[in-house]
Amino acid sequence: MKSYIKYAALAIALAAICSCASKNKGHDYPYTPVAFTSVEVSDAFWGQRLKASREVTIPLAFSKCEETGRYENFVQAAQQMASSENLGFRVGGLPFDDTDVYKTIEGASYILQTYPDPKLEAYIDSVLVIVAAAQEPDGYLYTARTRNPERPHSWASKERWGQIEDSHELYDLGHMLEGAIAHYKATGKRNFLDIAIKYADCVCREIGPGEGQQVKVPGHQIAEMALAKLYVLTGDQKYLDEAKFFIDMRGHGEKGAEEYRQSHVPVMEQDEAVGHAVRAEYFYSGIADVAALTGQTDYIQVIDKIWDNIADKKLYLTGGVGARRSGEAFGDNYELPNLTSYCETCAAIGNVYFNYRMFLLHGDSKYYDVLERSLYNGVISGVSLDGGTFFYPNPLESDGRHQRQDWFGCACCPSNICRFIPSVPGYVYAVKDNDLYVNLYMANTMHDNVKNGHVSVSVETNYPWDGKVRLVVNEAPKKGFNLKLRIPGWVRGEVVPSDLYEFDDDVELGYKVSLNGQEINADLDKGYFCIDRKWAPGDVVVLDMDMEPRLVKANDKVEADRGRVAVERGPIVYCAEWPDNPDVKVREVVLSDSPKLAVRENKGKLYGIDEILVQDSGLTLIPYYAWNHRGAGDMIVWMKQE
Ligand code: FUB
Ligand code: ZN
Repeated sequence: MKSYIKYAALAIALAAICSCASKNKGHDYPYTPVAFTSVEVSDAFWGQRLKASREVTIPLAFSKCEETGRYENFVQAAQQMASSENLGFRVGGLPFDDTDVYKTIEGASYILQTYPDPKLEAYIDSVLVIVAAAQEPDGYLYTARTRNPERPHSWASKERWGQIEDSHELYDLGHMLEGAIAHYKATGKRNFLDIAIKYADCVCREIGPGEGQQVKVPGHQIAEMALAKLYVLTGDQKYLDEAKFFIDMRGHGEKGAEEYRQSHVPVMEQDEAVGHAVRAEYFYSGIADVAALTGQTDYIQVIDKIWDNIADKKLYLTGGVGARRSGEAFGDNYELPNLTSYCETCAAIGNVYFNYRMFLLHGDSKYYDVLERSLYNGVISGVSLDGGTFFYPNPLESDGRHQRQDWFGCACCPSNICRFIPSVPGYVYAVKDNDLYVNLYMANTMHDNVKNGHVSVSVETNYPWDGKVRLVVNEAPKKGFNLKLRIPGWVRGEVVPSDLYEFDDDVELGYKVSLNGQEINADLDKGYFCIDRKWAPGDVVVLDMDMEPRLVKANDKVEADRGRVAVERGPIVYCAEWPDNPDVKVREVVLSDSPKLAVRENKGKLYGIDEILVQDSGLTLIPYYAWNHRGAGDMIVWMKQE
């Protein structure tokens, strides 16, 4: 991994000499994530996922962009701009097809930061030549309109920003910025960043509260988060102002009040998660960013309430969100059907984004309890183990009608997987002053700074199959630092940080922490076990968490789960699937009132899993994320109980 270190050093040097200010003024999140580039993963579970992402998912997505004409759209836009006549291009597809290109470049850029690959870099450069050619002289870049301004995509109109709440012009901006910033950080090259800044400047010029500007808001959020990121990168206040404008003006755009777009009431009056789930999760994440960067605390009160609403009433056991197919939307409180659950992969990713930001605002482990649940279940079920097929909805029950596919006409989920999986190492640690937070458990080595100086730790673990985590301090500042280990809700007897689900058995789990072989005790602080001391290189901390399978029941108000139980172990939710249970109809199975659960390691199955045997019913359960790898058929998470 020498090249990784060398490359990380190069990236740091590039960041230092770049013309971008890379510093926001004044306000920021109180907790700072440790960048994924500072976390070298050596983990069996995540290593396999990262490899699949690098070797399969991202190359596949690029080839799909090519094959499905997504590059051709940029070429046509350039040709149309160069012509004095209307070339009559038919603008089909979806008006946000460009974003699949941006999102795949973003994922590939994350890969480049840890796995330098000149061929991949050159390929991206060649794509960016095509993208640049499609940009209108003043920065506007939206091929769904530029390809044929007379007859643009049916969700757009002849004038720019017309039907903006359908046309995705600003959704494209958001993904373009996210991709461009990632690419710039990975390569130090400005060939994508300059395009994206030019488009952002065009938007900031034409849309806003000033004279001659139009008051418009994005039909699909993400520009809020992305503009906040651009502000942090450049230090240019106008990007943060624009992000804030988009948040504050929601509901004042062309479609007016509408739950679907979270514009039903002004932002400050919102207290429930409603409407399209991806839009909603991106919106709440954008509000968190703007709250952190402006210091406007009343925004935080809004998202606190919305977070409570999700955790209390709208969260699937898998960490998925979005109950309804119609409108791809959150349902009513406690409306959590299983067979028809929508749980779009993008929405689960959005739920990670939101909970991550809530942690960075509050430093409470409860946000990571939800994040971890989404990550190990509702997010990674969205991509096959080999990285080559994807789910759009992730239901908690199937009658055989669900099957992962290698792409979709609306490919938001595969391309979101492209950009999300390589970024996972960035969710492991955070720092604040002299505190080092260990939020997720995977084998890795990290380097970063706390206030007192440089720190490096290595973790060995077989999580999520084993609750033992061994952490070795490699380097520590002389004055010491405070190690904060997250003690997950599942080991503390809490399924989720609410009464939406609870454990329904007599099992009591515990955990032990030892320092250099001596057991130590401490009260938890916001869910963290804290060890504040002067560390010596070679100090070893072992966190040993019991990991028995547990039965879970849902709040009685969740009609779909009434009289049913689910099984989980550690962060992993289990399901019964047809291939493991050929003699029963898994959807009809009835568990006894105190089922006997046993764990069986099966290294040869589904890339290595721990199965759970329900001994008194002869049932075999597998991790939910691993279902649908052996053909379509019945699957169930919430099983009937006597
Ligand atoms: O509109 C862009 C994306 O397409 C949304 O986030 C998904 O739900 C799908 O509708
Ligand atoms: Zn999606």
